[in-house]
Amino acid sequence: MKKDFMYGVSTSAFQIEGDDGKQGRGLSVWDSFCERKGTVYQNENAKVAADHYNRLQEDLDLLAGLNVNAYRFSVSWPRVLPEGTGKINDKGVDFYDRLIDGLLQRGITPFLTMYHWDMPQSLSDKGGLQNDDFTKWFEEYADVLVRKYGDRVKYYITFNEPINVVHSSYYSGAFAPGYRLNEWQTMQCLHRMLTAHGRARNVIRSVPDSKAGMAMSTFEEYPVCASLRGIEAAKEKFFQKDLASESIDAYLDPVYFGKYPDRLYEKFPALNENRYAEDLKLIIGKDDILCFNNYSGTPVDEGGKSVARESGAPLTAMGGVVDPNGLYWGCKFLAERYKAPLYVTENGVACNDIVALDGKVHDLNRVDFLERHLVVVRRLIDEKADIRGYFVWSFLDNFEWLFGYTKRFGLVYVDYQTLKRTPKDSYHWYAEYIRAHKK
Ligand code: IFM
Repeated sequence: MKKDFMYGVSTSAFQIEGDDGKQGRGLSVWDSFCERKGTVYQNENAKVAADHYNRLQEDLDLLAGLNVNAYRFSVSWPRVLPEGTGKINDKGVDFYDRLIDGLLQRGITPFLTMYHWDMPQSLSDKGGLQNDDFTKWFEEYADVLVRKYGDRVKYYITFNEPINVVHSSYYSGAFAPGYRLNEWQTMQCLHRMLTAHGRARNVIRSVPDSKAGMAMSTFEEYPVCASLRGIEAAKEKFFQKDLASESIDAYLDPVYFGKYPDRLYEKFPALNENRYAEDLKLIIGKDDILCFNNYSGTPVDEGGKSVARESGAPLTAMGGVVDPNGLYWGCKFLAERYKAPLYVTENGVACNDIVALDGKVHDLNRVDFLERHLVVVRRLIDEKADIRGYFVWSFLDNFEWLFGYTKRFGLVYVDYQTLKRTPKDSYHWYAEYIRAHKK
């Protein structure tokens, strides 16, 4: 591992911060989504979440105890700009100032995500990604963040999991704000998101040494048989899905190669219009960092078909399979195609954790999961992959979107009645792992 390899943990604003309504934060689409009966498990919401906003000092000390040298967090857009544009909420700016300073004082590098799904409601009311102005709104927001924090923050992720930002929020409707648009309308949302990314990347790069990228997710297809045919079949499945909004290449090819994959120009002839070509000049720019969020893998055969799991395959509390092959091949495929420095910005597991009678949380399944995935990271590095960081999802137990508080991903257990934090066995294991491996 290189000396500056980042060992970190990840969180997102909406999932941990909480909001008592008195700090000047505007509403986000997820606040409104939670209000829709029957959307989130037991109609739960994130008004308290892990109360991170009020427990910042305690959480910073817990981060220091983990020995991490990097922390990935997201800024809540409506906390900083309650209406999405225009007036700035000083209390919100101050909160992230204290977070960033607290990290730096503890020797922890801040890794800032600008958009982790909590779009200001007021911008969504104007159509959100359906409105051409979205690209300017996002640029203004990025500019505020870079002006306020650019002297201390050098790593930026513009969008977390673009497939969820576009597909789940505007096509399938599973995530807030729950639109169900047609394929072409969704493609236009994708295009606006990429244009916004290009504009924000220019803002970020206006500060020397700053790095910009997006955090990608997918279904992580990998070959069951690592023959040439098997690898090619899995690779094709990994990058291309039937729907553009679910295809990784539809998001990354424009950024790295300056054009959409050929099949999309055939499918959507309007994409050939000059205005899209003009925007692509802004979108191309080879991001400085390529971030990958991984949780599982999908084995496929030489014909590209999914292969059934063996009976009794190990499942996580989310129902996914524990399968580090997804991380291995996903990193390989991304590195080969885009040739960018890679960061694993999310990897982790939900377990049915309990506080045992001895007052501790013995989450051995999570320790095992992390160890298996860190073995993969080390293997990739041994094979000369340019992989520069690994972040566990998540630091704290938190609000897991549609599942409310039922899924626990944290290295730190949060009692949602008392908000007491209990570092789990995996917290101590990771702290020791980092101590032993950090150069
Ligand atoms: O909690 C989410 C996170 O917000 C985005 N990536 C996946 C995580 C676990 O489902």
